[in-house]
Amino acid sequence: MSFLDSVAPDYYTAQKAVVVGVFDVQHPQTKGDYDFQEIRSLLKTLGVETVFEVTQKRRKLDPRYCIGSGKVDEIKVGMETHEASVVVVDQGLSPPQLNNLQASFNCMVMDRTGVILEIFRQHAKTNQAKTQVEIARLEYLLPRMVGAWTHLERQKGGGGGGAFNRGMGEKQVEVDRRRAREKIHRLKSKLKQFSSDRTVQRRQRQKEFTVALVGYTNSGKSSLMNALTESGVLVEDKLFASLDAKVKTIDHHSRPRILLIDTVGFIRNLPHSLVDSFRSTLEEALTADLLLNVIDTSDPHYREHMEVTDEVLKTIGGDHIPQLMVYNKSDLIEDKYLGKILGKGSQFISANDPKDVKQLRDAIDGFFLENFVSAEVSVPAENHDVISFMQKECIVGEFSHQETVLTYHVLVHQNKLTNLKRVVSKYEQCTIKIK
Ligand SMILES: Nc1nc2c(ncn2[C@@H]2O[C@H](COP(=O)(O)OP(=O)(O)OP(=O)(O)O)[C@@H](O)[C@H]2O)c(=O)[nH]1
Ligand SMILES: [Mg+2]
Repeated sequence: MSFLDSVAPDYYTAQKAVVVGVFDVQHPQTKGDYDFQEIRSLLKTLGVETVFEVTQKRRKLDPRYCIGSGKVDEIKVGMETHEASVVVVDQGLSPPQLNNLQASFNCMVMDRTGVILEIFRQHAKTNQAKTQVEIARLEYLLPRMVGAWTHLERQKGGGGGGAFNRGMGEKQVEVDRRRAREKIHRLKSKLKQFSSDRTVQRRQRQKEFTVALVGYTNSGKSSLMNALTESGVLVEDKLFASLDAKVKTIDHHSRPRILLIDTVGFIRNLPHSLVDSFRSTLEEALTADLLLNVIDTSDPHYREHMEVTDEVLKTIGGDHIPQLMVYNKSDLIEDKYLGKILGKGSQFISANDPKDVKQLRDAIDGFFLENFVSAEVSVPAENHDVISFMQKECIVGEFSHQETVLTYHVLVHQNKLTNLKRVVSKYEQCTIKIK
């Protein structure tokens, strides 16, 4: 077996883990108890049970182990008492830290990035998502291969084989590294192909309004997708249930059609390699006319989740798109005044309540009615200037023609109306009628 071959999906099921929560001393929120809730849910998604929790609070984190030697001993005792087989550190570890800890505990050590990557790997369904995750996984593994091999050798009881085994391991690491780099290169070109296919699909969607659901993982995006489109997208009380962008029509009868896009959830410290490789999936959200920013209001950390969403949107360049804030899971909130406090123009709803879903639907319609103007533009068929402006900047609906004059029904954003009028006014034979 090579370390590049990933473990079977059920490898983690029923494993028991000791989890280390590391307080970030630079961060002001070091007071109080460490919140293990999220890492516990992440591990549960993998099928791993958290059996023992340890916190590490240090002024300066140990560059070799991340945690102090006292804690290492405490973890060893915890592992024995609770028969744990994995140690999970709830933050990113440098490759040497991960390798040193692995050697010290003589078992598998995962950091937060490793856990998230593994969930993504298990949940990726489409070819594109699988390719994206594989790139991220290989990039993560590349600098960590040495430790992985030493660990495997030790597990095989290779201590007696000594230098011979070590030599074999080193050679294998070199081979694996080269294979990994080649594979990353291949997968990246494959990914580019997916992106260009998507651009074509997107162009075909110009006649429609698009709305994208974005937000922290588990906030209820897919539930809202189902409720608004009456479709059967996977909804699970698991983190990262959805990894592929899904597109559905809200209402088949409305013209223009409104398409709803469900996207991958965000999370605190989302590994950079994943943000990068998922950029193409998230690009779907970037072409949207409106973002529904979905928040699980029942989560005590919802404010931090909102910050993460803002950050990711900024990173992928989506912060300029108009947003409708959707404070979801209102049914789980005792404090009924919260809805009033959360600000005008936002929605305080439950995805499980049809009345609320209708209210959200009306708000989406309202957004488009408020921001878009319907117009009828007549133009000679050979006038590419006006036609290409409309195709690029407007939502073009039906058109009719009388001899060589075409009449387009378009929806144009308020901000673009002046520009459209200006292009039309350049040509005597062109007219625009606002409806
Ligand atoms: N009580 C309650 N539960 C909800 C509501 N909306 C969603 N849920 C539950 O929250 C969990 C997560 O919902 P999803 O719709 O899968 O969340 P998501 O944002 O798509 O999650 P990811 O795809 O993992 O990013 C599921 O168990 C849902 O049934 C709500 O308004 N009220
Ligand atoms: Mg989902």
